[in-house]
Amino acid sequence: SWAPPLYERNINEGRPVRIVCVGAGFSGLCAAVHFKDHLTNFELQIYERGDDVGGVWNQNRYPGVACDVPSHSYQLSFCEKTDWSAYYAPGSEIHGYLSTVAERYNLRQYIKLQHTVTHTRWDEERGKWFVTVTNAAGESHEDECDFVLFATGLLSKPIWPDNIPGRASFKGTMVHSGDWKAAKLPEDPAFWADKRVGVIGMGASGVQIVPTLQKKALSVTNFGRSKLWISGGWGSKMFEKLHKYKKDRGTNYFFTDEDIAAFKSEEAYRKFRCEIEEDLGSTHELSFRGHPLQAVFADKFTETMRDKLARKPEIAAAILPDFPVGCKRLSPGPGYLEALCEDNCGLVTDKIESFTPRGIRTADGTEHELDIIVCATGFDVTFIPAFPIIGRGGINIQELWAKESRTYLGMFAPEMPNAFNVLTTQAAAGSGSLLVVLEQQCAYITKMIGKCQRDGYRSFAPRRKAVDDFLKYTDAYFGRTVLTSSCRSWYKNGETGEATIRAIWPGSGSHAFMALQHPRWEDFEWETIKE
Ligand code: N01
Repeated sequence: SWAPPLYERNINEGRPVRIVCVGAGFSGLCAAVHFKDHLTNFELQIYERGDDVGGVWNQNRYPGVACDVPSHSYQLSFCEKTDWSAYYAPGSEIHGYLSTVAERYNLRQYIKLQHTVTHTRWDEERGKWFVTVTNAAGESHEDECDFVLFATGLLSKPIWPDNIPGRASFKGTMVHSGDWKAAKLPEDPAFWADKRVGVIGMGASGVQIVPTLQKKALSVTNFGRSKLWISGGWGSKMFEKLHKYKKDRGTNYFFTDEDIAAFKSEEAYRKFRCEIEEDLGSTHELSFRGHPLQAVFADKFTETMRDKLARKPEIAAAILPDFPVGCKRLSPGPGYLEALCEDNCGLVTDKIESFTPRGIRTADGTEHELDIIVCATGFDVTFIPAFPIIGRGGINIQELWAKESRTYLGMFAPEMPNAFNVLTTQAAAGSGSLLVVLEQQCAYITKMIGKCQRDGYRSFAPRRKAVDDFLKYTDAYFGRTVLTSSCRSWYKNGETGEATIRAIWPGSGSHAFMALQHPRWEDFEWETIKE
């Protein structure tokens, strides 16, 4: 067959490269679109352990799973959907959206589903990564590539409450919120109808699960060991806007047919999206210590929470925080406080002493008899994938990052040449949609690969000083914010007080957008290809 001679190639076309990406969630799909649009002469292979694209949105099927970022902001800028059914879209709709992205950009050609990466290793001699993969039949092979992307998810490794003894003794059904699908539990409410359910945890997941179960279950007991701010109903234009939308029995806010029709007009859609983004960003200043808005928000949230809990004031007394608004992730919590006030629902704040064959025993000696226990106890944010990543000099990232992840801009580590983290550590912005950061990361990574292709570089890695400076900046930044005040949160990997924060980007979404616009080539060490 005819092929153009070498000199007829596009002058800007670089050397051929092979890229392997681990994960086909938002990050893997977004990166693939960027590569398709901006690189030539590349091969891409994406390995996904799940049975479909979508990452956590494929995996997370717990009752009430939804996004707590407004749907028009929680999507990729190059693939806009206007007919979202709800202000906070249900998980299944987001999963459907990600399938559409895969179809529209013809990405399935790159993806192997039910292929689990079990080992990755950098070969210094050859300047290549070797990725070991196992398929559903248990067969393994090794894939050799120039670049590897870890798009393994920000919150995808469930943490069980292992500090509570007796888990194995429970005779009913026990599931982690993130494992509902993996545990093959039915999504139909008939499954929990007339059952006694315990939900451990009151983070974003617990707050979505409780009101959904409460409607059909015989009883729902929420076990909470902390306090939390629920923002729903007041705080910014965004929450005021919620009242415009039809409410479905207190759990979500659905758009009317007229709203959806209006969003079909480019102008109305843009206006709405801009308002949301402005609103998400506007809460950023709240995160600074001593900001006058802190007291305003705390007063108003207190008033709203007390109002919603008027039927059970003892719950308000138990959960109203003694830490500043924004210390841990704020939850809009539609329907949560209302559900707690229903007769078949309640909050238990006594310490859990143990699991028993029949349920949960708390410190006051009560045995709470339960048929189902949902552990909405969060995720491991050490950002170490479940498989070894062996970098330069045989260093295993599992050991290197055991205490904390050390990166440059959340994407690069000195010991890991030609490797990228996408939307894992130091990526999500505390205010703004994390997908804005994701897109910017994917653009940055595409530029790095393009430069290697065109300019004759075999590998690159960030300078140690660049990493040190970024971490110094990160620590100084968070020290000025309320995120390092007294509460416990996953931002601090489950610790309290002034613990180090490595889980999120040090700044707002807009800050990340600006900071990641142009790669700083001088912050990397480049190694040329040896002739
Ligand atoms: O997890 P969490 P999550 N005994 O870590 C409690 C994203 N997300 O899955 O606060 C008793 O926030 C723990 O108590 P404490 C979103 O970014 C997004 O709810 O540590 N309790 C806490 O109450 C979110 O922020 C969406 O004292 C125990 C809860 O369990 C992030 O995921 C939807 C315990 C864990 O809360 C994490 O949310 C859902 C123990 N041993 C999630 N261990 C979207 O809408 C933990 N707890 C996009």
